[in-house]
Amino acid sequence: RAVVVQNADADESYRHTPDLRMEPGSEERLATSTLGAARAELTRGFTGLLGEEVAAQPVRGSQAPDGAVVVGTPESSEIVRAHAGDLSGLADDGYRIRTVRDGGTAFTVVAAKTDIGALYGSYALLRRMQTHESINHLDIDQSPKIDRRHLNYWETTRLYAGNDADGTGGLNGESGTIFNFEATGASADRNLPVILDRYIVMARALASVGITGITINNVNAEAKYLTPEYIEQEAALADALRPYGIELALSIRYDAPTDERFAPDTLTEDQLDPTRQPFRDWWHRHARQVKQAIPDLQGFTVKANSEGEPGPQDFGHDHGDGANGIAAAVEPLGMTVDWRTFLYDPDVDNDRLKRAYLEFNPIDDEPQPDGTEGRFADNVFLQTKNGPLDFQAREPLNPMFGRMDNTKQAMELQITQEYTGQSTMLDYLAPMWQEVLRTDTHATDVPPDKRLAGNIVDGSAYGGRESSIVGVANLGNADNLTGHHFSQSNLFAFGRLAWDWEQDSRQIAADWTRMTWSNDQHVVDTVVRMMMGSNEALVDYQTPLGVAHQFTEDQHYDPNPSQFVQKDDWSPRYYNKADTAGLGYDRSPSGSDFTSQYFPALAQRYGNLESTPEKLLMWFHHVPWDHVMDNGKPFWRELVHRYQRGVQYVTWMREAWDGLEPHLDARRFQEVSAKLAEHEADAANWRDTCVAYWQEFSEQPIPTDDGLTS
Ligand code: GCW
Repeated sequence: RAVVVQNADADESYRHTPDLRMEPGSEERLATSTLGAARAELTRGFTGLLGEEVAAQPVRGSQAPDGAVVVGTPESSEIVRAHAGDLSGLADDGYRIRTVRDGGTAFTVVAAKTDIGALYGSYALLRRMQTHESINHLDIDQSPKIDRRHLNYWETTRLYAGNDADGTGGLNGESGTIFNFEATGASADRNLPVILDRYIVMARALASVGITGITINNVNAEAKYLTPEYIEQEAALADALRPYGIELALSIRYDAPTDERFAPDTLTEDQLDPTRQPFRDWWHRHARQVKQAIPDLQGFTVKANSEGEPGPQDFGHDHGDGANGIAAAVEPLGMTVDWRTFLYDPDVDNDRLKRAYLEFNPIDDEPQPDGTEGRFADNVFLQTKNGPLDFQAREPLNPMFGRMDNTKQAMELQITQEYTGQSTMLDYLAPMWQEVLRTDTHATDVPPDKRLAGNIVDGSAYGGRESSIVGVANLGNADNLTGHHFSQSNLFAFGRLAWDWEQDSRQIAADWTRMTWSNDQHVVDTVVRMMMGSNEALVDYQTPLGVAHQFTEDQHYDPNPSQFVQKDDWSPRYYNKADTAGLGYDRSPSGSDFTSQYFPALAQRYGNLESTPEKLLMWFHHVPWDHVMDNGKPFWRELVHRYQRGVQYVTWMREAWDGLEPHLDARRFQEVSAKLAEHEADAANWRDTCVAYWQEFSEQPIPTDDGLTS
């Protein structure tokens, strides 16, 4: 009946940039503290969910009104102090939600050690109500498994706009870039430091699933983000997001010290030696400048010697020295370096997948003067994509996981659907992420019950090491932040799995469906079913049985299996290796021998055609057209069947969605309907294009018993 947040405005640490202001006519308000944000969420949320005004009530002392929801920490709230019990078992940003009976009154306490934990608990309570779970007799303790749950935002990547011809949407599909730094024309007066409604909407959405930070610029980084003009804008953004527990980080260019924008404070190329003081001092000076404006700046994200970005190797040093040079510069400022491991070089390796392990593993193993192993500094996280290639809808686990036991390692997942249908196809990615996180690494030097990829990522494999997970985010300026309504489920699911990777992706889909569409059981069942099969269907009609990366080189949406481009490994043909003998990439010991980068049990399983799981068959083997599959069918027939099965699923999704029309609001129903129609046509195009091309090599008729006609 009332929301009680004692001392909500007592926190001084949120003092904003003096002129921080919302855009004119804004519907959102700037929160001035985290507990203030919690109070606002709860009053707004309860009022909306219950259809009657629920107000915040000031209360002194330790007596809560009957029926109240009390939020806070032992420091902020006497009621919490008196009734929440001992919170020492919770993580700093964990929370407790407990029903308290005290004499004749009953109330709910949302308690945490920190304000941000209290905000997370408030969202969790709202979620329970919104998904129609019971809120009686609550006794819930929640702590995140992974410490840092971070997003990378690739603001300038135009490439994957799908059908967005003008190229402004980039990875955000049609929804455009989210942060205005230098908008022109009609939006010119809406550049930062002006705070747009959508930043607050975003912050609330991210905090509601426990995201702790964002690297706001593309990893292909431009130096301008370190200039005074930009820093001022970034500081305003940081101020606005701070109450929601979202810290900023920046992507940096390794050779920024030579950029003339910083003149006269520039270095010459021969001063880019990361082991020496000029380089370190430069980075320290410039990090300190940002840090003065953004005291909680988390750190720098670095893409070095990858896809043409500059890095230490250009100047005769390795990744260990490069990462450590910047890490040493920012360590006194309490900052971290997220150093990406996305490297490949087919000119050096017979298989581009091998490079990361070859570069990083020796540094991780290197004996140190103090008798320990591993050269990477303590404030370095190596940031590694889940798979060894590049965010395909199905990849085996990257062999780096479990192999870097002396170095902190973050897993990078792609939330934005670069290779998974962009903003056109409905693809719920959580089942794939779950498959990744639950993969057994068979690592031999960690406890046997702690060797799943999730244990490596959450640090439990190493006795609780600091941990981090990163999602390449799909934020845009659409009302729903993501363009396709269903893409929002991926942002939601990323946050939920980052909090607890053992949660079931189906449960997460059900929560999202109830919160987004309806609590009607028929709607929930249908939508969850659509979502749960959607990624497997996409794998089927795009890249079944482990054949990877068949996308048109410069847009990553359409199929192009016959394409051959200048750079060998950017060609679909590099991956499919189609010939009259069969299809797929031999990475076994008889081929590239990539499989030997795995721990022995996996190396053996993947190295052998018969023991390789069928879903990964062509990742590891050149599969003969007449290879007999588990179900007794020849490979060629099964392959064609998979393509057809994938398209059929999309047809089913479109029909199932149509059947939901009476239960959904007209606008969003229509919008998804239109996407599904396009999705179905594009899926059929994938099937037809790929099957026709494979047929040139299999030289076998296309089986017609699956409904394929030509
Ligand atoms: O997936 C590929 C993309 C590049 C991207 C790169 C990376 C930002 O095609 O656009 O660069 O990965 O992860 O660095």
